[in-house]
Amino acid sequence: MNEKLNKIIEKFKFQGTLIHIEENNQGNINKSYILTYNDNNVERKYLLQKINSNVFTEPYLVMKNIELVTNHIKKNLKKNNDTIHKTLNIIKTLKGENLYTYTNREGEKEYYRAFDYIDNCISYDSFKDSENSLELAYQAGKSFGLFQRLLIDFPSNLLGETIKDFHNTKKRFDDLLLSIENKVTNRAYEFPKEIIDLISKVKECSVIVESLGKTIPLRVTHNDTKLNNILMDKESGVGIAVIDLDTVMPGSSLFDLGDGIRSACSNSFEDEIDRQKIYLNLDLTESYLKGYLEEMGPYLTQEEINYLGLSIKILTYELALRFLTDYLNGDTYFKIKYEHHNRDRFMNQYILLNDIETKLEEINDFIMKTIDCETN
Ligand code: GN1
Ligand code: MG
Repeated sequence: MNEKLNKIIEKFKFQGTLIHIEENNQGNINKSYILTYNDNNVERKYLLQKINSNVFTEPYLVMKNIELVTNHIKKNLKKNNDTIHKTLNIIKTLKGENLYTYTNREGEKEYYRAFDYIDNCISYDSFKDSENSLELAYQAGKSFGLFQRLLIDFPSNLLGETIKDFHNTKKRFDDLLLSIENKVTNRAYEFPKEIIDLISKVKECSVIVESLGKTIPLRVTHNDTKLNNILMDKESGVGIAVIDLDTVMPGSSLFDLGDGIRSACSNSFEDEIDRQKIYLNLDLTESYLKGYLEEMGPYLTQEEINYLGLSIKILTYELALRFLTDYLNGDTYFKIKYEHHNRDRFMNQYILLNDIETKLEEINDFIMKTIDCETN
């Protein structure tokens, strides 16, 4: 493997002498390595990634989107004299390209790309054990809010769709029905009650996708606002950069807000199985919303504001559908660490979903209060 990896590494414009390679297993989709170089006694770090081309079938389109979006963010950060926040910086290949294509022994193409590694930062899978979790949740909301704000003047029609129907909740539901029908595994029998409940919720949970581009504006959105896609300063906790830009596409601000709170404000990791521990933490949710609204509040339309609370439920519902569908299909999409990993992830999101439903009224009240304060 190392011989192959070295061959790939040689194709990029990295500076200095390679001294260390470390695999990073945090993401559920791509494969990542952190490379450390010694450049005239200065340490330089890079992130090398193999794009999962089963998931991202057009890797060149992914990189084109990332190039356009990061250039725009850099320009706006400069315009705002912002020296704190950062974005990904692509390291090109020796040929000046955004990707290196490697053909493996089986004749299949593998796609590699590289970025500067953003150092002195930490990313969290959960805030549940953090002392300053409220401040961190505020920073998380602010980070994704700022990300949307920095792209508000970017024409979304310049971006290609890297995964079609990614947040089409109705389509995700239809995919679940297909997986039940197809019976690749016999696993659907494990969840009769849960499946009936998911069916009963589909109408309400399809409202964002049905209104998108009509009453809900299309914007440039991140679409994968999982907590660990924010890099936070190790010492100050300030959100420095939003990473994992593969799914940046035209979408709804509500996808990012809902998915962000689902991920950052749950009291558990995504695969926690102890039911007692799985619930939405309202204090974290309020802090997150406060940070997000400070950045994006003035730009949201009334229709978007009305759906903010519901978006948390919808995005949790959608991920529950996706984990269950993958489990029924025999685990072909998400990387799993053990046999029933997707089952546990599904149950986790399902329990979270039911808890969120009981808290929506309170969340909506908080949103209205916060928006009123901002506009008065
Ligand atoms: C995947 O790659 P990662 O771990 O940031 C997935 C998200 C899911 C998430 C759930 C391209 O994100 O949509 O919400 O897992 N990304 C893709 O853990 O499918
Ligand atoms: Mg990802």
